[in-house]
Amino acid sequence: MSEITAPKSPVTAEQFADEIREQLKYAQGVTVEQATPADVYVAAAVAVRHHLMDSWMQTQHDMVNGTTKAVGYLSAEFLMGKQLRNALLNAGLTEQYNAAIESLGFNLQDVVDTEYEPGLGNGGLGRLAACFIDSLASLGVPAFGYGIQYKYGIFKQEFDKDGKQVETPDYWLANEEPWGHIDYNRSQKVSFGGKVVKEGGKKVWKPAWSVRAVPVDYMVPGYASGRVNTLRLWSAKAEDEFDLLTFNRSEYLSAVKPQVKAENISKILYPEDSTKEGKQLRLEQQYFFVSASLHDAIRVFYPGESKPDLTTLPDKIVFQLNDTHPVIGIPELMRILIDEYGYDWDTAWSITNKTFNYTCHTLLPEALEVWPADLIGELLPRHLEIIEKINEQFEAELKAKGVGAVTIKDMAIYTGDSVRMAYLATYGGSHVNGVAELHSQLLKDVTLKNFSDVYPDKFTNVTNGVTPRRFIKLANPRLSDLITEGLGTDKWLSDLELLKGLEPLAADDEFVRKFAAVKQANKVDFANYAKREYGFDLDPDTMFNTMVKRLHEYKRQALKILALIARYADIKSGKLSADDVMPRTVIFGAKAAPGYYLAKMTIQLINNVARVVNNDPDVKGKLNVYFPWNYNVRLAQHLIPATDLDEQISQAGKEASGTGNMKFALNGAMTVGTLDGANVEIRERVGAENFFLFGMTVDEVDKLYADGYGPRKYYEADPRLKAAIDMVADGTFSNGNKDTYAPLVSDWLSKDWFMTLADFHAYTAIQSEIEALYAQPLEWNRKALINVANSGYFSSDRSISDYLERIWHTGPLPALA
Ligand code: GPU
Repeated sequence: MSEITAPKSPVTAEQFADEIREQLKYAQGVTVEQATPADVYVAAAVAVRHHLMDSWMQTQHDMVNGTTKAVGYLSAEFLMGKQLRNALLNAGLTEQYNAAIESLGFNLQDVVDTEYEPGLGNGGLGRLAACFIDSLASLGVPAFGYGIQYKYGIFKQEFDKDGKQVETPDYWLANEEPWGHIDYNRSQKVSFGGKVVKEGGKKVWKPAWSVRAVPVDYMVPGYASGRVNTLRLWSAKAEDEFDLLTFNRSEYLSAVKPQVKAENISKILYPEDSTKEGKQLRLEQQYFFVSASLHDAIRVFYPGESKPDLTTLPDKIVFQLNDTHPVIGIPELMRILIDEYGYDWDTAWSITNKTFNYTCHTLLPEALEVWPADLIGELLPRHLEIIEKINEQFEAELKAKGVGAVTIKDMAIYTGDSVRMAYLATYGGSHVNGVAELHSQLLKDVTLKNFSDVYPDKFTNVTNGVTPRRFIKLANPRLSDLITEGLGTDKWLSDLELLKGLEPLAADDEFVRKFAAVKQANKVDFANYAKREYGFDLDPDTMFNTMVKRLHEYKRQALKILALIARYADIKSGKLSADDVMPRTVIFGAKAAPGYYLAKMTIQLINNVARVVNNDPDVKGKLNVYFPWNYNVRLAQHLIPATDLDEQISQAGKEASGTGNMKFALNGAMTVGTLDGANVEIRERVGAENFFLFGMTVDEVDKLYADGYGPRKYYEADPRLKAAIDMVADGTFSNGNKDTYAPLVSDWLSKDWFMTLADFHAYTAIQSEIEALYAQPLEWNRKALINVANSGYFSSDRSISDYLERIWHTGPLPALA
């Protein structure tokens, strides 16, 4: 018998059905007979929220009145995914919901399907934030997620008839949104612009305009913890609508302009991932949510106090800066402490320094935000002064430590014309962490080397993780049941290292066959899903080979597509006899930033390779390529459990961590990957013999750059590579038009910054190893199972435990009575 520990609310299915009926009638004004699945979804969501309310209040009470320090996770992105199933799971209401919905005469899936996914993030960074707040609540740690409720999330991706990406707005708030509670009574005023004047020997900021930050609260229920935290997303509203009344009629329209400008702040998520442009609106967004959040924390932790003792702030809450986006919080807290509460500089600095920590998520120089000083000066003049002063103090400190003048200049936070946010964060907070061991090492050795030399103790690592509730239990119920069967308990859902207990079962052929059957059933499900949603015809009897992530040159979708073209050419030319070909279905998912030219061209190429390959009778049944558009959390939850082989093929030293790699390993896919990001740790844990490693290492990459990299050499030396690139150039994938991909081809041959061509040979060479193993299903699945068994470390619960121990120095609230 399996030991089931999953929480179950005492509410019965009948009660739950009654609550839905009541909500439909008294709030939504429809009878059960009139209700659509979308109505029932809203009513069910409200009912779940009601069931979480007591725990939510209790958690807040215990947080504010107890002595456990809380965590404030400041993030410009929270990529939450759909909420209903997750909330039901964590609240222990899944069975009651299922029974209630059926008793009301509705189909479970129809209701769930009406939920619209909020896309308030670009990719890995935003999804990590969502996993982290799930884990914080599940571990019982009091926490706030603080961010922005964008009116438009990440764009919806479509493909036009030429296979080009087309972006359309994601107006998610046009749908009823039952999860967020808008709390107009707890808003904050956030000001911008103007100037700083001296009044009575004190600096006083006289802003030019203000907006009202209104919190929208989302409950974040923990799994099996009885705790419910808060995700507080700020929405911008005009500050003072009544001012309009003082204008006469002729000025009315121009008087409305500031209100419109105010509400623009939270209107749209910037769709760039890992490349940041210094746009004024973006800085407005950053300051807007950070200023509101800091004031909110003071309100929450010092209720009703007009003269709070803010020297205790670092004992009440610790803020984590999720990348550089919220780093303006450092000068903002200084300003609040000095200007609003009258603290002296040194006291304010000591509080600020203890309160903030910074997570860096990149190794790409262009992803480290640098703001033009005049932009900051115009928008936040007082902050620019504070930043200058921080920089002076910093330089003096470096000098006192004996750091040389040249290095001091290199390390400047404020250069005179720009402000380097990563440096400000590193100096201004207590700890800096990277998101995988290799990444943290490279931060110390390269990106932030000077800082690590002077402040070695600040630097630490916390390897990323993913929540097993959403990415195993909800996404892959079959595998979840098998794991519970294998382990004899479902405790793994809150202690993922228990998966280790599956390892002996890898020697049990019968269990491995069950594991293989789970994968096969998931593939059939995905094929049906892809048919329904996209009209694709996937053959579940072929290998499902997936590459899903943002489209970026460093991630090297180009490597995958070139290898695929080479294989296509081999089959077509007869070099590879049809009998020798392991049939594959290659699945891509990726959005490109709208202004990222080469990335968008790569999307177009993939779509056209898919068109040509899928329509060529010569390769029928051997090779198929699909590119489901609009990759999002929902698609990830369907596709990951159905994948046999996952691609993690970034150039070594470029992917900070990756989190998709963890989701795939936990769902029983094998990985083909480079020694980059968290791949290194995955391979270490699952065993080198259970991971398809290829490609250059970081050192080899560095050496090649140093020696002078010329991609053409590789093109000339490898006939298969040459043929593949020539086919892109000669119009094979553009109806004969040789210009279509010319910029891409020219980049490959003359620049190829991420060394796709240099790794091509190694990447194609490992394919035969992959196929030899896939030809032995039992052995393949044995290895895939070993991947699952050894990936428990990649739970975001473990990441959060590491943050608690290494950075936040806090823990769970006292156990509930
Ligand atoms: N990442 Br910087 C993003 O998703 N967006 C960004 O703007 C930056 C980083 C990703 C990293 O590319 C990925 O390697 C990592 O796993 C993820 O953040 C979470 O740490």
